[in-house]
Amino acid sequence: IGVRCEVKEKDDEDGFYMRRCVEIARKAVGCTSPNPMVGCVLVKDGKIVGEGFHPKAGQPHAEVFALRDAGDLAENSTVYVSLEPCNHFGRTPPCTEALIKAKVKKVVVGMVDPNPIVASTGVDKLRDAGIDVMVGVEEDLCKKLNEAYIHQMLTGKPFVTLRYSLTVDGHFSDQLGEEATKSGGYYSQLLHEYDAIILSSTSLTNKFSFPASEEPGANQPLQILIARNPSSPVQIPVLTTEAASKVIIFTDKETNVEPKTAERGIETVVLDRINLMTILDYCKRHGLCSVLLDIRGNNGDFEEIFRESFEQNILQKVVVEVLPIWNRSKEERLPMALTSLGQRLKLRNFTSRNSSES
Ligand code: AOF
Ligand code: ZN
Repeated sequence: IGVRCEVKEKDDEDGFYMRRCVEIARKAVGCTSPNPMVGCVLVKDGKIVGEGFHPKAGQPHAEVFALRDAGDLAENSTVYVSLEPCNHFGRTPPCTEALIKAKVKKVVVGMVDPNPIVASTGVDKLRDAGIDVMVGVEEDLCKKLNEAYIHQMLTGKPFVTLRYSLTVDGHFSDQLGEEATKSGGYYSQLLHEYDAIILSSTSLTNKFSFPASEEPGANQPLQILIARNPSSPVQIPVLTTEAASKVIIFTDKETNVEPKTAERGIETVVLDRINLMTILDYCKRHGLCSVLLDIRGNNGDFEEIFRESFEQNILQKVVVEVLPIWNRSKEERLPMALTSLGQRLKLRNFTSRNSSES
């Protein structure tokens, strides 16, 4: 870490340091699940004297790294932390105790921890120890940082994002934009960020290979492949890339998967009827908090997946890539399930960005 940044607007000091917490927390994007990303900054006499972030579940929390970084300078400092300090013994001891022991003066918290075993007890504990605590600085930013963690803490279900591509004239496409899959591209970033990706075997017809994030030191998602085709065998590509080392296949009794996946060490689940709920339940049981439902092209398979994801209220987010292509074939029009449900859906927090932005 080692950055000692001092440039800031005088009247937005708290916001400035909290944004720095979020910035350093994001160094661990894709690595902390099922834990949240957390960043912590210690400030004394207008200078940052310590910084830390939570790198991975099982490793020390952000506050512990920041306290270690500050050493003796932690005493009487103001602590900025993007998530309420924990107050329980989990895989690691409570951060509240470490902060009290270090004799910090004030703690500024981005958001309260939705984890029911923390939920404001961290704030209460610090206040009881005589430490001044302020809550809710850059709260929206802190919540955005951990949208998947918050969702799964509050609902017990994985955070599901649907992704697909459209041509400018509104047809469905199996393509991704040229920049999307490169390092820094939105698709490469999504793969790095999400714990799992769901793909359908129908994508296997177009020289399919398992997608991999190109981010430096990327954390590749578990690849969940829906293999469904009663009329001809589903061919699984050779697992060569690192990305493909984590694969699970969901199939049904009517489908013949080739070559035999069990012999190749790939976990295969055979269901009576493939459905998203069962797959998401698997994700939940395996601690996968964020799932990318990646739809490539419009074919029979996805008609059903679309319908289920909308009707069962499974989706938290939709990412649509608009490709600079006009007049695709009529076969690729939007699935009926999507057009017929459209009128009932209202999306919140719409944002758009140019493909050249990261
Ligand atoms: C913090 N700072 O950096 C993080 C916190 O099993 P453990 O010990 O890692 O505890 C995990 C829980 O601690 C997690 O569910 C969340 O409530 C909180 N995470 N808290 O004070 C951190 N990562
Ligand atoms: Zn903690």
